[in-house]
Amino acid sequence: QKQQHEKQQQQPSNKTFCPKKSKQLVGTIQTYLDPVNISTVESKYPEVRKGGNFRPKECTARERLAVIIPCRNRTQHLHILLNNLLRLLIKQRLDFTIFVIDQDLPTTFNRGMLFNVGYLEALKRGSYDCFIFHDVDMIPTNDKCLYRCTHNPRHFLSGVSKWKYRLPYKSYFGGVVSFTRDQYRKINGDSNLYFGWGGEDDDLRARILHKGYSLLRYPQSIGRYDTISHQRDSGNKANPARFKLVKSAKARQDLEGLNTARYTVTSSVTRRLYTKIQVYINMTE
Ligand code: UD2
Repeated sequence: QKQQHEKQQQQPSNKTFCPKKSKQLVGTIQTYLDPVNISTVESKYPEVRKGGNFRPKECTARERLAVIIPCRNRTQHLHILLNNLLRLLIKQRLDFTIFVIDQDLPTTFNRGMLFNVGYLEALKRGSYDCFIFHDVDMIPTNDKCLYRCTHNPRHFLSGVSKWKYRLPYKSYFGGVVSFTRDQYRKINGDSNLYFGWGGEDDDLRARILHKGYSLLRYPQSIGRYDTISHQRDSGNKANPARFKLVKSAKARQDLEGLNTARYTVTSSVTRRLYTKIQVYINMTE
């Protein structure tokens, strides 16, 4: 499997690097938040290859990007996100693959563990340099919001429509975040212990700062996102243990995370616009 991905990924040597900021970028872009059929989205992006893989033809991309999207019971949102996001990624002339990580029911949702799974499984399939962890309901509204990695982890959101284009609190680190392969490994990824809603994003932030990184965030005009409104999901109740867990984030950092993620891949499918990895997470392990 990896060989096949690698073959697709071999870079031609006689091309110049793609520009850091493509000339095609205009700033504010229209968002499309209405439900859409996947076949409509597929026909819009014939240049995306099976598995959700794209590479510019005229230049060599500066890095290989894996976009990791946790998604359970949110297929409609996934189609809306792809309908918006693919256009932006292609315009930015990025070499990318879309990975959708789904968690088997009926276990309680664990967003942090799904990020670890996404990172580990993507690296089994290709040599990715940059990882963007992307909630399925966050839609970028500015194409100058570059989906790239930098010397420090980045929070992409500066304002979200559901919070009147503000953030719920200053240190919020949820929604869309980026890490280089090394950065995510050095912080030992996400915690695996947060089952249910809340806390894992604060834990991730604590891990980043504890390892000496600073946090970057796009300015107001660039990091503006629209959200798709939705009800609270079943199987993702607020986690009452979250406050206690966040307090011990630094002490646990090296003991649990990427190095202890235990899960079973129950299926892996290459769809036209994404690679879908289904996992079972045993809550008692
Ligand atoms: C909240 C919290 C955040 C974090 C997160 C996940 C705030 C401001 N943010 O954001 O702290 O804990 O919840 O727990 O309070 N998803 C699925 N299926 C599910 C549940 C979640 O696919 O059944 C995925 C999906 O990509 C979604 C993401 O997880 O966008 C976050 O879930 P959410 O939209 O319910 O979380 P949200 O924005 O209320």
